[in-house]
Amino acid sequence: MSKLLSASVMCADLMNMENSIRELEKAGIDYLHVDIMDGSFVPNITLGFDFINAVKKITDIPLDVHMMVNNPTQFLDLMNLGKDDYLCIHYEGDLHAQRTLAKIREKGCKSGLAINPQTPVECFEHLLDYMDMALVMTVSPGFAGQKIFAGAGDKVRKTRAFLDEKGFRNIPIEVDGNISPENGAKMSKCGADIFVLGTSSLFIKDKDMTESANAFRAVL
Ligand code: S6P
Ligand code: MG
Repeated sequence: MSKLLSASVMCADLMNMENSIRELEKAGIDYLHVDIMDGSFVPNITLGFDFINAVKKITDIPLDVHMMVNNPTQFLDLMNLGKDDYLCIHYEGDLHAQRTLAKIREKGCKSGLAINPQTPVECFEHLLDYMDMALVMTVSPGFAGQKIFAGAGDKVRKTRAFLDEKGFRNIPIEVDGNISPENGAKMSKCGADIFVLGTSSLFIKDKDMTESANAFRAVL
């Protein structure tokens, strides 16, 4: 599977979002990772649905929406997403994840299921037929600038083995949280395919995003 970069736009300069998106286009970034929070599933609130719809109007980079919310079904109709966009929900935030994942596909986009550090990889088991991506959180979600959890590499390795054993080699694994070039290289060896790049690798003051993206690609 090819290795892909997803830029976490909550880490961009919020007062200069359009410029940042143009820089990300120049850098050849594969996805824009948009974090949606509800102040309940995680103790923070960042970007919202109107932001998503506004971004869709100004760029062709596909979105990778990460919903850190309880009961995500209530929000699905608020987003105008296309066939190349991912819409990812959390296992822990939805008692009816199977139905929601199916609805995401019916909506015409790709479905993703995310799990927190303490959630075992086996929880993917009965949902694999409804998933286009597995998001393995490498930090406890809610904030940028945190430290990767001990055992993240083992968990990614275990997830890859689990998906392969169940016959789902085609489901990519995304990693999110403290993905520095060093951690990215480790996660890549463990089987990660999509890398969420935030303050640890791409959004660094006075550093050119194209250079940072190329430096990251070089270690994968
Ligand atoms: C928050 C969110 C993440 C962060 C990203 C930031 O948990 O889901 O997507 O925006 O992890 O990157 P970094 O390098 O600051 O951890
Ligand atoms: Mg995220």
